[in-house]
Amino acid sequence: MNVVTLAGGIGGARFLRGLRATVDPRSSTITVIGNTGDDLTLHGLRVCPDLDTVMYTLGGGIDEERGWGRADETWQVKEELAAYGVEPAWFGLGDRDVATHLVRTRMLDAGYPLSAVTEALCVRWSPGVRLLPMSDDRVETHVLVDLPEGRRAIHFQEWWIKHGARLPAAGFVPVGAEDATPAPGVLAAIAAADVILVAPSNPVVSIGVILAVPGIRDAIRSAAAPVVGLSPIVGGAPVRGMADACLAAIGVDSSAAAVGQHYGARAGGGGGGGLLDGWLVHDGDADTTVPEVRVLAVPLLMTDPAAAAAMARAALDLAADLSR
Ligand code: FO1
Repeated sequence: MNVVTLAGGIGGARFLRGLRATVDPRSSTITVIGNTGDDLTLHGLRVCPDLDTVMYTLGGGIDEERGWGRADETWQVKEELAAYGVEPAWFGLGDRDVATHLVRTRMLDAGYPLSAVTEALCVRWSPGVRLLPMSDDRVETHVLVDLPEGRRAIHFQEWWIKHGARLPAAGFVPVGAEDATPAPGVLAAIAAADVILVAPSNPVVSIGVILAVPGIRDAIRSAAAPVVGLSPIVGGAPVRGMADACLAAIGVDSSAAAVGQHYGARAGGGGGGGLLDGWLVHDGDADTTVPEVRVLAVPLLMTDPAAAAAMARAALDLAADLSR
């Protein structure tokens, strides 16, 4: 069984760990289409937070408590940069993590595309999935905010980390998306998929940015495989992160129903451009309905890897049901 999953950072990575535990690697493959809109260049180094979060989480190198960056991390480089008064000082640049950025940057500088770099980094981490960036082209999500000096676009990471997503966002712009093309293997994986899953990642700045790459949304809509999403919103709030701040900025309520409707139904043709055939919501949101989408209520709190595996199992079972 070929499973393709759209995923962002922490929530997506934890879900993927459960998915990997659920499928039989002898007869199944998992291809992850990862968000690269969070990427930034920092002190001359190219940082790919969501790709690294998936790679570290599935490779056993993640710091479980933070959900990002390396376990057993130290911060000497960050402290030394701060001692020089070098900006930005707000980004958590770990010493072990710097090695990943150094390898990535030298390969990019040598002319390798991000997909080849990611594949090379995964040789060390053996994540047990094929991790594809959504595109080899540069796409960087910027957030429109109103500052005293007027409306400005700041990098997503500055908004997310420096400002803690507390600056009201007037909108999100995946800069470069319109000129980007899907990375090698992305469209082929979608076309060959037996199941397509939308991980419980941030619907706006993770899933939404992946879908902003021309060709990906249409490929999913015309795929033979059933498309099943998992709600990142449980009981009206995101399980972690600030998806609610992102959803508010685009006028979508923080509810499983609203996010399901935001993704839309693939059925019913129409200009809706919807993706979903099935939508998993948390037990407590069992009254959720999404027109023309099969909704299933299951426990969606990834309290531990076993819970994530159960969620993945439920998503695959719903997909099998939808295929009948
Ligand atoms: N998230 C934070 O909240 N603070 C940080 O200092 C931080 C540093 C960081 C470094 C490397 C990396 O791969 C991820 C990092 N993240 C940090 C998470 C990052 O902001 C992700 O983009 C978000 O978690 C959204 O997926």
